[in-house]
Amino acid sequence: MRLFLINPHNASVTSPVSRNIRWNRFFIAKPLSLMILAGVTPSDWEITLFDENVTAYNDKNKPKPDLVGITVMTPQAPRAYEIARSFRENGVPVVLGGSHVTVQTEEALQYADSVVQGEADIIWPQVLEDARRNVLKRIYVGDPVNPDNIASARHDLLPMKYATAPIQITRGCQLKCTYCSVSLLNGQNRRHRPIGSVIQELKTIREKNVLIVDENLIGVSKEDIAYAKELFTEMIKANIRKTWRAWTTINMADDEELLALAAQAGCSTIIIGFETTTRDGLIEIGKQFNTQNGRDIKASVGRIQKHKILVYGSFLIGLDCDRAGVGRQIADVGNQYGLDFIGVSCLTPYPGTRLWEKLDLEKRITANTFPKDWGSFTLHLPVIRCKHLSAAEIQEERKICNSEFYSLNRILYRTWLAVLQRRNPLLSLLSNLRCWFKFNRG
Ligand code: B12
Repeated sequence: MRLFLINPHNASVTSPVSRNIRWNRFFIAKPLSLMILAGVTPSDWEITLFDENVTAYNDKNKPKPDLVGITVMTPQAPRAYEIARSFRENGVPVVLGGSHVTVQTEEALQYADSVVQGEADIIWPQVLEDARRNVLKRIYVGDPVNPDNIASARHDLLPMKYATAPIQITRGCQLKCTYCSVSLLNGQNRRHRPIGSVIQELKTIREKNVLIVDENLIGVSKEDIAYAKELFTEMIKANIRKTWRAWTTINMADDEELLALAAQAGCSTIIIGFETTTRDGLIEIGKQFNTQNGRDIKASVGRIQKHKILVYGSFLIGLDCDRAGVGRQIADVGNQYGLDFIGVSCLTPYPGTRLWEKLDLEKRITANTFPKDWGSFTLHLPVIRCKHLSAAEIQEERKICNSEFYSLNRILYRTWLAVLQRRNPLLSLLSNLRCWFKFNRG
């Protein structure tokens, strides 16, 4: 039996043109979901993993598999449905899964034979068996998987055309940020994989750079932090020799031992969602966690950087409390905190989130011809009516923020600081240039 697993591209995220540029490998990420599905696929299935961000896909190079599985984040939906339609026209059954179709199941079923909701690690072999027997159900519900059963990904299936390899170590997130889809898919109960299986999987990764995709690698509870310390200790013992990046929360700064272990285990960069510069903003999006107990963010960032770890801050524009000048404010705050680099996105309501419910009720979602408009839910385009800023003004504020933060002077200043503090100056410079390039590319 032949299985064809596809990661659809979205032209406004990764332009097909970029496939041909030399640096594409630094702008794309491996589709971990499909690598995990491949990991639990019985060995009598022949798997082709197809990433549209790497290889152009057209009718000529389209094989004729027995089953097609497509992963769907919201902005991938229009393309995913298009691909699904073309295979089904040729009589090939199509199964869809991922964060978008878990919530928009009825929509997705118009384009596919089956939809898998939630985590598919356990249910996938059952789906394959049903496909083999030609008795696919319309909907499969994948409950949150017991952490002992979270599958290891097949890292051998994709070509070496990526700068970074992904791995997932924990699932679920306790925070209740209004805009985030993660708890819909993975729940609020954090689950940790057995450390032995993580180390084993890390050893199968060929790339030197690793992206740990967990929503929050270190978590917020005592048990989470204890797990993270044990994980880093085992990574050091196993001499993994990888450089890794991960999403965490600012409380990582509160534990010197944790920071020292992370750095020794290969942590080069952490990504923190600061989201907004104001208290009102944090309340609006349910992320007061960032300033809990009167936290001094600049000092916290500094403590992390002392361990030679770079800090990337992500921010949103388009909150109800955002007004003209917010772009410059974010750039200033980013500089004040001493962040090594930042990213500024448009506040975007993904279906099923609390943000979606609120804005939908208030009829403020302006890109609303679905499924076509899902393609605009990329975080780079305004898709809502913001209280005090027009769509054009939101983009202007993002532009101001980026040009302030990534001015040549500022990039050179940050690189010089990184040299003085002996914190990866080359990585700092390259990362700043990468962000600058991404921003200027649009
Ligand atoms: C890594 C990551 C990326 C990477 C790469 C994604 C990739 N292709 O693998 C990059 C940086 C490129 C990226 C980009 C984007 N991302 Co992103 N990303 C993530 C992140 C951090 C991890 C995703 C991951 O690998 N998870 C691990 C895998 C195993 O989980 P999974 O994908 O959910 O897969 C499981 C199930 O969903 C299901 N499943 C998934 N696909 C399929 C397919 C089939 C056939 C079946 C049966 C089952 C199935 O089974 C899997 C195993 O249980 C998540 C947040 C998080 N921590 O989960 C956000 C997340 C997935 N991203 C999100 C968003 C919004 C985006 C962007 C739109 C915006 C952005 N710039 O970040 C772009 C869109 C990219 C595009 N192609 O259009 C949202 C998705 C919301 C939504 N409704 O779709 C998330 C949930 C973040 C959030 N906080 O809300 N992302």
